[in-house]
Amino acid sequence: MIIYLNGEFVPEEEAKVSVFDHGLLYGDGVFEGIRAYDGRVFRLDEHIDRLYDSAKTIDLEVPITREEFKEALLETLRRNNLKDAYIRPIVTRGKGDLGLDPRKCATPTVIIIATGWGAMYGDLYEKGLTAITVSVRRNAADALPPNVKSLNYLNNILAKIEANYKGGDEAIFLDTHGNITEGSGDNLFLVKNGVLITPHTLNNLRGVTRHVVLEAAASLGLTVMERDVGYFDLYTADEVFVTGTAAELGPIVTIDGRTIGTGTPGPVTKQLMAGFSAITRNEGTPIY
Ligand code: AKG
Repeated sequence: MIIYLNGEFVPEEEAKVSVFDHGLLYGDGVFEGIRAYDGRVFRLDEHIDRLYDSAKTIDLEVPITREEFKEALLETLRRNNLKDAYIRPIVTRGKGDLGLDPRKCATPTVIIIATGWGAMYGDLYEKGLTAITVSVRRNAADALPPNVKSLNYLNNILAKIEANYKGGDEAIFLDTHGNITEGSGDNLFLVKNGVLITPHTLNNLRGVTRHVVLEAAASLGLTVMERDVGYFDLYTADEVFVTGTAAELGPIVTIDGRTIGTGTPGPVTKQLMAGFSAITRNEGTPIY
């Protein structure tokens, strides 16, 4: 595997960063998850814009321009002969010392990893996932905004650990006010009486796939509501599904032991899965 590291393309074994990099010491940095389908990178501009917005929020200046970043990403795919891929751009604060002060870090570290990675949930796209609402709360928007896709994913990992112990394929977070927010690595949608409902993005990530699903819903003529969602809405929904670059569209059929709808992926979810799949195959930035 060839990795982009600070302007160079190096074999995986040589792609090394300092143990004093604040990305490692403090989770001080940002990242993206991007997919390429059939030789085209899906929503590249949206992902790169979100990466730079995450960086801006944590006062981290990405040392290359957006255009240079996009070209480096495409070249990483070319060097690895990839057409279908999962791409992980990372920007860390860079090498500093053992104090957390970011002013000690002279140059941010830029990494791009690209690898072949198929459907994250395997056969669960047909069977449906089991989800667990977890006791750990989503980071508060006035502490570490979930809109920042930061390298500090401990909040998400704690949720995943809890779901793992409780037998869930995915965790569902509440915020500190009791509103449902998102999954451990994906956004959440509900369908009730034909209306598509999803939480506002103050307490969760502005997902690129979330946005695509909203577009697909509009083209299908579905009514969409962005509003607060509680346990009641979740348990009594006709359909629930998660969306994410890695997860794509994952139907949820059980939450905390309650069967959602008929206990199988519902018709609106299936329509949106097909719509999403068609969109991913019809657009994107050409790699070659
Ligand atoms: C993605 O969906 O690409 C993400 O970055 C979410 C986190 C993950 O599943 O790794």
